[in-house]
Order: sequence, then C-alpha cells, then structure tokens
Amino acid sequence: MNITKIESYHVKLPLVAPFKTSYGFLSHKAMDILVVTDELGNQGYGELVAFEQPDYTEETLETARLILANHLIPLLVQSQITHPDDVTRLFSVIRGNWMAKSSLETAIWDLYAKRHKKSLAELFSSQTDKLSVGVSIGIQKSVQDLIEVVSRYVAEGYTRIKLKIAPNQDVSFVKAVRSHFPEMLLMVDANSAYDLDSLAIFKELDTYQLSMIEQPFGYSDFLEHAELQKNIETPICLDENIRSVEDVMLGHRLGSLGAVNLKISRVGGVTQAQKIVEYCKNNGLGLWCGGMFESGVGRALNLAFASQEGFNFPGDISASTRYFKEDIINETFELENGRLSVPKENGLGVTLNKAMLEKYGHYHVMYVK
Ligand code: OSB
Ligand code: MG
Repeated sequence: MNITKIESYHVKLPLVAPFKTSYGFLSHKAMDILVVTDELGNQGYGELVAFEQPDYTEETLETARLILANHLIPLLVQSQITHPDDVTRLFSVIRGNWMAKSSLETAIWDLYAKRHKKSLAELFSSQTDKLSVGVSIGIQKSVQDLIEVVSRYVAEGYTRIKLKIAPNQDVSFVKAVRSHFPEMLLMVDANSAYDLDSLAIFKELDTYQLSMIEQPFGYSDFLEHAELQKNIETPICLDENIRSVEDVMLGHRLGSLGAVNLKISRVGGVTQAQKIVEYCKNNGLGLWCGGMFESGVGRALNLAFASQEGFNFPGDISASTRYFKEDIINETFELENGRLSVPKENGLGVTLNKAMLEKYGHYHVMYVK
C-alpha cells in the first residue's frame, strides 16, 4: 500500500464526570486522531491515547507527536508496506514510545482491513459479536458516594466493577461495596500507589473475594509484586509494568502476576498485543482489555480486539455515555444486558463526526506525498 497523506486532529473532550486516581485527577481527556490515506483513497484511523501528563506512563501527547513527526512517519512513508506486521518490524529500530507507535500501527490495521473489505473483528478472528464489559470507577469522596455511583452502574448492567484505590482510600471502600454487592465481580486498581510496607492492607483486601488486584506496586517492579503474590490468594494483575510480551513472561516466571491488563497502545500496537494474547492463552493467565479513556475510535479497536479467543474477563470498555457527552464518531456504543456490540462494518467500523472534530479538535497535516 502507498501512503499519500497523514492528517491528525488534536482533540480534547470533557468527561461526563471527573476521574480521580491514586496519581491524579482528570476532567478532560485529550487524544490525537490520526487519519492515514492510501493511493486508492481509503482512510485508516488511529488514536494516540497518551495523556497530557507523564503520570501514567512516561509518554505524553507532546512526546508522541515529536516521535511520530521526526521518526515514525519518515520511516513509514519511505517503506513499502504490504501488511500491518511490516510496520511493527519497521518501528522496532526505535526504542520505547509504544503509544506513538501504536497510534500509527493501528491506523494501518484499519486501512489494511478496509483495503481488504474486512472488519477488524474478522481479521482478529473474533469469537463473538457481543462482549461483557466492566467499568472503572474513580476514587469517590465518601463511602456513601461510592455506593451510589456503583449502584448506578450496576443498574445500567455492568457485570464487573473496578474500584480505584489509594492509601487510606482502600479497605473501607472495598468492604462497603462488597457488602452491598456480595456476588459482583469486583476488583481494585492502585496505579502503583503502594509498596511492600503496605502488606497488611493487601492481606486485608485478600478477604473480599476480589477477582484481582491491579498494579499495587511500582510501575517497573516485578520482585515486590512476586513477594506480595506469595502472601495473598487474590491474583495480581499488572498494567503499567507490561510493555511487551517479555514483560508478561518475566512477570509470569517470577510469580509477579496472575492476570494481564492488555492495552494495545501501551505495548506498541496490535501486532505486539497479539503476542501477549498468545502467551496468556498458552499459559492459562487471566487476560482482559484495559482502557485509556479512548474516543470511539480507540474503543472500536478495543472491542474488535477483545472479542477474540484468549480474553477471559470483562474489560474496561464501557458504553459511550460513561465517558463523554459528545464523541468524535457518529456511532455510539450502548450497553445491552451488560454487553457492547462489536462493530461489523469494514475496518474499525466507525466513522468520524466532522462537526464534533471541528468543535473539539484542531486539524494538522503531518505528511503529504
Ligand atoms: O489504570 O487502567 C488504568 C484510565 C486511564 C489511565 C489508566 C487507567 C484507566 C482506567 C479506566 O482504569 C479505563 C477506561 O475505562 O477507559
Ligand atoms: Mg490500571
């Protein structure tokens, strides 16, 4: 395929409700939408999901834009690409910068699928057209507020609840939610807010039948996570730590994890994410699809990807209404009996809403042949 043009929209969408985690507070989500055009006029969409602050991982929107403009785009347009896997190989000379790589690689997947008149779900050997999904709930001011928020999501049909926790905002919250919802699939995510000094907290959390505990310790720590796992029954799920299949293998061998939160963007794209799916499947690990408060473009990709064999737990892929009042795609993702439909149309199966892009975005041309 021949790339003739690469455009981007710098978008910033207000969240329906602010989101508080152990490391920060989010009222808007910014993202870039890449539009890659080929010689036949097909267009592939990719989402750059990095945050504005380097507080979840080290990349930011700004660092990723630089890497795209100065390194990834020049590499891509100089080369002959026949399959999206070629893009991953091409980008392997550049270290790290996973989200920058993923934004372009996923746009090429969409383009490739459209050129072959197939949906991404088809290309990923989708096993189902409806996915059970969960919702990730930010830290609330009080236990009462949290119970209200959880109750609302449960009423909407979510079958798995993830609570963000931080020191002193952990056990009391989990205890209250568990006693209101004894059967609910419930888990927590600490976003690296603790270390082994808090072992007693985790021993206590271990008594609430949590499905897993996500990223309790440092974002590149494996040893303390392994030590923790020896002391608790609840599986540890790693998120921030996992940038590649090698990280999953390391965590598995060391006993630092029982499950993986897989974000395509955090591991450099679909081709790399696929290796993790295979490894988890072959080794009986928990596997589910994480989220980055993506726009509908990124969410469509997550739905297609997570509908394949190997994913065995509801992901952080919530309905459109959970995130933004207005999105930049024309379609909406609506919950039906706790499930979202996997898009069926060619490629990602979603179309850009030009009016919303104009309202919330700024247009840039990154490359013209
Ligand atoms: O740690 O999984 C996380 C959102 C932004 C950054 C990190 C995380 C999250 C979430 C929500 O937990 C994911 C979503 O619903 O998109
Ligand atoms: Mg997480």
